[in-house]
Amino acid sequence: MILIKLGGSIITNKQKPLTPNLFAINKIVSQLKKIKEPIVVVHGGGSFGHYWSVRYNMHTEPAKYNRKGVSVVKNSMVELNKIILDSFLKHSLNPYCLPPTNFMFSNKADLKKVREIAKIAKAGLVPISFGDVMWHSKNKFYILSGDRIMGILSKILKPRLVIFVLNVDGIYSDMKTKKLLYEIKGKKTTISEVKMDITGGMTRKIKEAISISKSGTNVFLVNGNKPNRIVNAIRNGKFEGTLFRK
Ligand code: IP8
Repeated sequence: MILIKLGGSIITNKQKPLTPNLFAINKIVSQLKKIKEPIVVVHGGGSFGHYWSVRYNMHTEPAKYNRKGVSVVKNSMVELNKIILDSFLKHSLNPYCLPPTNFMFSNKADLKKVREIAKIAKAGLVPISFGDVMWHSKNKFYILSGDRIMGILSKILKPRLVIFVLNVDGIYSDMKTKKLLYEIKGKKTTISEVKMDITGGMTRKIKEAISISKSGTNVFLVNGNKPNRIVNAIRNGKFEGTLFRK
């Protein structure tokens, strides 16, 4: 099984609130059609969920956030999810909508439910989850990022390969020369060693990628504007991007 995260930066236009990048979505999904293994997909919030969570000052820390804010963020993610689901359906990829409330209780994964996700994928559907605003407890809510979901699902489902689809080629060792780091290897890798010139969003992704690769799965960061690279990695083991080797 292959676990794929479609980053918010590639599936939406981050400069324009509430704008999907339909061109990129359809291009990626039409390539995913070539994959003959079960896949599980998670997508991010981009200019939908992130836009509203910033407006309502909501974070990953559980807190008593503005109630309307909770509804608005949630609605925007359902809206973006519907756009992704429609694209998968249009390309005959049988999406199966899977909000994280289906397999998370508070901030803990429900093991039994997570294990069922693999069975849904093997049955010929594509489970599609997403970063979301979640009920915590005691009137508190929190933002659960898609990257965190990737970590949770990887550790339980042990996919053959984990892929993060971005709108850049991978991790650059130097932003000026755009020199790409092709491989980051070894159990001792720490975030400070690979951080370099990257943004906060990327830092979280790298943290998750290191932790997933340390738990025994190769993690590949790839440019979604060149989605044939996703297929090449899965089918031929040709990694044109950044590979975190297990
Ligand atoms: O884009 C964020 O998910 P991410 C989800 O994977 C929300 O960080 C609701 C902002």
